[in-house]
Amino acid sequence: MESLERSPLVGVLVGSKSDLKVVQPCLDTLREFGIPYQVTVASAHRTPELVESDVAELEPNVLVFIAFAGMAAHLAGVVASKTTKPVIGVPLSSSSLGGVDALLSTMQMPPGIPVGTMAVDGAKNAALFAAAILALSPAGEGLSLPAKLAEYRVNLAESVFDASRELNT
Ligand code: RP5
Repeated sequence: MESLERSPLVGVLVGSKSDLKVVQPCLDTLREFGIPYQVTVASAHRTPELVESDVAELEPNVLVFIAFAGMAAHLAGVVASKTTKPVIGVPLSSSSLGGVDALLSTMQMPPGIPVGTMAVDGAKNAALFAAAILALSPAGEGLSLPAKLAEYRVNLAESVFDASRELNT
């Protein structure tokens, strides 16, 4: 378990230790934005009780959950079944099917229990989407997330302009 020091605003659940390399850009981006998070490895299939207790522990404080899982990926859906807070699901390409299995498992939630699904291995966007949700809250405003997100977009555009300039000098 890893966390920033302050009380977490984002709860990150990861289906397996083997997923952590793909998850890292999410954690790096949350840190870049100064968003406190808590991350735990917990499997919907192998340790369902741990998923339930993790969500119960995080639920009072966090405003957004992010769940990463590959293969028959039920983690995000199970997390969503235990909270009414927004759940972002990230399907992972850890299988021989290249993540299509996890994409469909994460995305095709039955009516009533939504999961906002990112691209396969879309770890960075999961953090940015969490930041966008948090930016609507007093806690997110306290972290200057609206301004940080706007600045991030400006820098993103700059990097595209820089690439063109470099190619033509
Ligand atoms: C999923 O099964 C995990 O999220 C991981 O992507 C995949 C394989 O897990 P390991 O067998 O490597 O633990 O539950």
